[in-house]
Amino acid sequence: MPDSVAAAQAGVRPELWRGQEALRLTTAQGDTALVTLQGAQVLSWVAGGRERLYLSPEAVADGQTAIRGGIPLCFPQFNQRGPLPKHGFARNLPWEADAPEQDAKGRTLQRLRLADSPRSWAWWPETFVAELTLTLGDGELQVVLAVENPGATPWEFTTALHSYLRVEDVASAQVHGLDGCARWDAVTDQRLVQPGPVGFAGEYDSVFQAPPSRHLWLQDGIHRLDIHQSDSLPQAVVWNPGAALCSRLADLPPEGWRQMLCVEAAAIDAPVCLGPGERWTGWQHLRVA
Ligand code: TA6
Repeated sequence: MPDSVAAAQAGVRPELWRGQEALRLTTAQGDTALVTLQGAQVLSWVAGGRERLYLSPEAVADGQTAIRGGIPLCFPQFNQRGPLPKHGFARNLPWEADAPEQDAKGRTLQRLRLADSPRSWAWWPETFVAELTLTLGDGELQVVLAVENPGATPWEFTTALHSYLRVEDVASAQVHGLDGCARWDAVTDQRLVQPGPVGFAGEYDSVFQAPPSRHLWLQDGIHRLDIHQSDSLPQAVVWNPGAALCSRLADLPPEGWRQMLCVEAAAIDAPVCLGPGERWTGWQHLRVA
């Protein structure tokens, strides 16, 4: 394809995902990402002609129920570690999209924003602005979360970029880079140290201290995905429901667990405290090796 034609297709255009407002990001070489306004949730990332994220075919698309798959954002609470609904409410609310941009490297960039409103006050009284910036380049996707406190009193949050990575077969997938890292096994409630790569044979749900390099990689057969995360996200969560839990999750097909593996960048163990006027950022970067 001539460069001029390819470049003309790069950018962002609106699209509907099962009736829900979404944006399709495209690079000059034809990689794409799809993000819904609900939750600023990336639902698809196609790099090199291959889908890299898992989206459940049974995901609910009603504009407010958490969408099963892609990259949900857990904010301002991770899981049930607090009084809010599980994983907070940012994934349930509609976000606003800014005009798309290109960065200095020619990558496609899209910002989405969520500010406190009567809907968020129903769960959480705080004044906040959350901004999610997606940067799509050839073979890479970066997700940056920025959180600001424009109010007059300090507050705390926990968060995760809860990425559902697509795998051919989770039984033969491995997550590398966590050797020697402290691990809390949420299934058995044990504190352990990880020996070697992480493999999967049944339900798996663990919170790791991320390694100092903040670099993990997923090996899925011959496919490798490099995963970096910011120092401000000091935990990595690895989750696969396995067959039994999967069969109890109405929005996953019975065999869905085989094709998904969540590798999440998170700030969980020590909540982030933001004083008036303060801003925090955290990111996860995915790159096809
Ligand atoms: O991050 C892992 C986890 O907290 C698991 O414990 C599991 O519950 C998962 O998230 C999915 O949560 P959800 O609310 O989206 O069903």
